[in-house]
Amino acid sequence: MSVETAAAVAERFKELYGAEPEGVWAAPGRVNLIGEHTDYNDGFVMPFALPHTAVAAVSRRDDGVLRLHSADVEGDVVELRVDDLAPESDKAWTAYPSGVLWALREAGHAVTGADIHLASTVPAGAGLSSSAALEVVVALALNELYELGLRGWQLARLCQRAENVYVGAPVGIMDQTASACCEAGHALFLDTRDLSQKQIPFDLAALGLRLLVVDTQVKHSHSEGEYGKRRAGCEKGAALLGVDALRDVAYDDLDAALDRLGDDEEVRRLVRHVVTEDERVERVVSLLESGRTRAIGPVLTEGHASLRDDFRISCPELDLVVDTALANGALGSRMTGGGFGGSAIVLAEAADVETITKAVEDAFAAAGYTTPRVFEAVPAAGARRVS
Ligand code: GAF
Repeated sequence: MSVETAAAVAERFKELYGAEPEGVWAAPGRVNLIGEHTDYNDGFVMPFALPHTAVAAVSRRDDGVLRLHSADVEGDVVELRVDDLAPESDKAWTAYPSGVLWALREAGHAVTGADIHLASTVPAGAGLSSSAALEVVVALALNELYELGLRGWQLARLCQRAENVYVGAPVGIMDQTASACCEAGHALFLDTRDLSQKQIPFDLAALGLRLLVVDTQVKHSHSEGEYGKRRAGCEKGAALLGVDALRDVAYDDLDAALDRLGDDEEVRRLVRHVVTEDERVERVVSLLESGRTRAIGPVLTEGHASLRDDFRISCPELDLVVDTALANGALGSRMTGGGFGGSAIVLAEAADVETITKAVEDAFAAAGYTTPRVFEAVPAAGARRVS
């Protein structure tokens, strides 16, 4: 994020609230390389941060008032009382920043109010964690201003609680941790059971490779029921198998576990996806660590087949991106994020990027779909103070 952007957000804060902000912070959206719908099963994920960020200019208040404004939403400053914040009372964008303040206070932190102006370049509804970026940037700002001393993973947990309880979306912990903890030039190998992390160098350009994000422009929403249904199905599978979470089903024991699930075909499919997806994350980590980056392509594509056929959360537009990219020389491709729309990723040789992009755009035009938004993703920095 540029210095000019930080200055512009601070300037707008001053216009709105009549004083300079105490600081300006940024938190990125993320793209997930591999490890989908594993985070609420205590499994493995591997996201990296995008250069697109939510930026917040923030000052403390000591009078119990929270004032919120966004450059991305029509409307005036919204004024709330921190004592009145209550779960699921707000269905607007303000639920994300308010939820963070609520979660901090619920956890016993003496946060007495704030003036906040937000501006984000993370595309909304594209499966790139625009909500997590909003939550994390506010959490980081309040953590610093109120000197709470919380670490990145602790802020991620509080933001997840805000989203689960205050917003009412049953999401896992991946997106908030990615936004809070990713590092430039790396993908984050995260164990969502204990939040242990390993930064894996991921410099595709040095290898003549590119990772494209294709935003299908089909909007998704996690508060809608399908995400929750998948999560409930996974929890049912774990209960039937007598484990705490599907993470505890070893890949080598998958066939035996599926046999034990009998004829509950839906739960069998969900379990098979989660257990094989955890194994795919571990395979991608080991390929990257042994310098075999091109070989991750087919693993990504396997992941897509599993999300499409077993987890059943793809859609025609995402499948069209994957099929077209592969038919035009991509090394691998998969949908990324929660599913039912949003974005796909494509791993390709740099020399093939133009052909693949044009082929995907042409295929969308031929199918009568909205033109997709295609951009190259390079692992960027996690949440930070910018001024
Ligand atoms: C969404 C959720 F917010 C994440 O927690 C994760 O479950 C993801 O979907 C699927 O991997 O982004």
